[in-house]
Amino acid sequence: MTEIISLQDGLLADIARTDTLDEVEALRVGALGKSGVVTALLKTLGAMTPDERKAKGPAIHALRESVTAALAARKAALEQAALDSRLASERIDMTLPADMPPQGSVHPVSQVMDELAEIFADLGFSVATGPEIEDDWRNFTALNIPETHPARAMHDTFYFPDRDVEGRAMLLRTHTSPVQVRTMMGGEPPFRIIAPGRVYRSDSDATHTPMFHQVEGLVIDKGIHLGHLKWTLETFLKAFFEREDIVLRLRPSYFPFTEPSVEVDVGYTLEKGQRIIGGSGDAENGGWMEVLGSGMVHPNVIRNCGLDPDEWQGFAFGTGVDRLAMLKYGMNDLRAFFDGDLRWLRHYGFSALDVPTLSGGVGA
Ligand code: 2NM
Repeated sequence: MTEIISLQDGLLADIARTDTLDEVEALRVGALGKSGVVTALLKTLGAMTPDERKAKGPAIHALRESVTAALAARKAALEQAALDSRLASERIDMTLPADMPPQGSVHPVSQVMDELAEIFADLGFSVATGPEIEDDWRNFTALNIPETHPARAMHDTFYFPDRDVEGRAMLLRTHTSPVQVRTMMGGEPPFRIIAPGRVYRSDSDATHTPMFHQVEGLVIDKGIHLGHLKWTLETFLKAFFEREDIVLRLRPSYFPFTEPSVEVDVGYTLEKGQRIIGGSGDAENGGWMEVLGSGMVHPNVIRNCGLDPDEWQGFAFGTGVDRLAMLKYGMNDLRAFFDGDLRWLRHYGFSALDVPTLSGGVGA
């Protein structure tokens, strides 16, 4: 019995003296391993008489329990000490000044949206926003888009499985036009707004992503005509592309929500094979690139939004912000917008300190 007690005292003292996990493991093997001293004692139980076993058994089992517990406790203590010292040595003081300047930048799409807000603010427009989850009345019906229009098909629109409390189908907005609907229904004309934001279409390939960014604009006032539309878009495009020599071409088009509808192309020329802004054409003759869709707001839309079309008229326009960013910066791959690659930002000259201001040139 005293043998067992002194073995136990010795082992516990050895365990307490260990400084490393390796030492703990060596002691474990020496005591509890296949040929360990405690294991050997446990094996003697089988050969004992019942009386002997009754006398020594509890002490041997207690020995194994206490050694096992002491090893586990020592192991945990050493691991905790290792973690504490690692945490202490790897501590970072977040209040110290950075030894590296910020590496990222505001995303080019966000920068373009900021520039649009700046340019249009100068023309008296405010920025309007609305929810990305809309109902089919605001997204389609109010905009004079017939029930049978292909854009309503499951193919293009992400629908939710349930309807809202008014029984309207819910969807991810396919354009920002429901913001214009909300604006017309929720306030008193005149209106001059732009609506930038995310829109969703069930479309995905190298040039289409299921989420993209749009900006649409709306002017509602008395006596508004196509001349106001042309001047506004020309003034906007000159500011955006930072060129005075911009020429516009208005081509007849069709949208359910505008009548007449016009597609707006920007004319460009190329100097000595130089690529100025995107588009098709050749170096000698330049060419036209399509930048905006627009038109005079359809009387049905004005009426659907609670206004009298004999009293109020207006124009509206829309375009893709991602597309505008690509044209302005000469970018060719839409997918890079989602990569968050610092080299890509640097390649196109974006810096952490960029902010759009009209005084500094919006694209500076
Ligand atoms: C476009 C093209 C033409 C447009 C129309 C409206 C509204 F709400 F006033 F009817 N908002 N946006 C519009 C018109 C959008 O995007 C290519």
